[in-house]
Amino acid sequence: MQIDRYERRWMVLTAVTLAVLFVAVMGSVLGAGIQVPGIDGQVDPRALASTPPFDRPGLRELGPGRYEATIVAFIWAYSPNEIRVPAGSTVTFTLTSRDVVHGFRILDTPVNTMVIPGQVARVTHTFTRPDTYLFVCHEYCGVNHHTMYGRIIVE
Ligand SMILES: [Cu+2]
Repeated sequence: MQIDRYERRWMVLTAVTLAVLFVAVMGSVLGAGIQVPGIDGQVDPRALASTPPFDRPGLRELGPGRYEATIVAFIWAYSPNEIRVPAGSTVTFTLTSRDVVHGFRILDTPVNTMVIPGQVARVTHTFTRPDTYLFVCHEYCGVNHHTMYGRIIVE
């Protein structure tokens, strides 16, 4: 089969571009610790009040310096919307939505996930320095979307 010289160059350029992008994605996943959250379970959004752990949203200590924060998102707030942990804590956030698609992004951290009704999202982050971290909804969810936020106080 005869391949035109210019066509061959474009094929090589395309293959090199794909290889560079693959290396960049793997570098961000393995090197920078960026997690792509998947479905971490299914839940009935109408039965959250009787479904553990969403029947008792809040912070639970799992062990020394390890916490689980169960958060329910709904229009236009999070429950709870304030979490306090000591510096150095590793917090696993377990989230779901009661109504529509929301987001969960903790500013100044790589934590960023969608919060979808019927699905459980789980992301983990270690807070090394004391500060107040804002978390916000980044999926437009209605007229008061801009008021949907909370804070993590790392003491
Ligand atoms: Cu929202």
